[in-house]
Amino acid sequence: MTEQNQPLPYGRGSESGRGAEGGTSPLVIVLMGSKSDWEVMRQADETLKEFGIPHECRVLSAHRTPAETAEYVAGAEARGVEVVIAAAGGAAHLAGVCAAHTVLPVLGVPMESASLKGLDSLLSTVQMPAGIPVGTLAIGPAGARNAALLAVAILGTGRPDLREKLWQFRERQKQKILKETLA
Ligand code: AIR
Repeated sequence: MTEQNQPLPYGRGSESGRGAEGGTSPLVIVLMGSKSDWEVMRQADETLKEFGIPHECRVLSAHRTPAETAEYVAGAEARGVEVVIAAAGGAAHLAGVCAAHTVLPVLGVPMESASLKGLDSLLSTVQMPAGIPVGTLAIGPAGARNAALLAVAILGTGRPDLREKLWQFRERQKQKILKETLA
């Protein structure tokens, strides 16, 4: 994690692993419905750190903290946030509620659930009514990682150096696979 108030290449504020503090300006916010989602969603946090993206991670629930969720997301654009990642499980309405309160791109990550293995979360997140879009990723860890990579790609549309970092990431990934040996 970068020290607070150290300027980073892609934002006006500081990178933060879990909750930017006073005066920082994240480019991405990573919300999750419960702390029980953190083990999976830390992959989004780690990926954003890898790319040096100022971000903050927070627990907010569409059902347990509805007013606070609305207020936080409604204020995101004014803080300089450019992408919202929202993860929830079960009756996973967090991403949809976020999308209702902002015109920033919202990426939904369905969490795997105990009873229905995340199919409930997936359908709750993906089946948005026309007019309020949520870009929905895969269930669980792949979705968490890809949400962060997609956020980087969205930020990269106006930042050539960030796009270059994505190409370098792809190249490293390719080389790793090409080097695989099977015993
Ligand atoms: N959740 C929390 N508020 C609304 C929803 N849908 C989700 C969380 C978590 C699941 O409920 O995102 O995936 C279980 O939460 P907990 O706190 O009971 O472990």
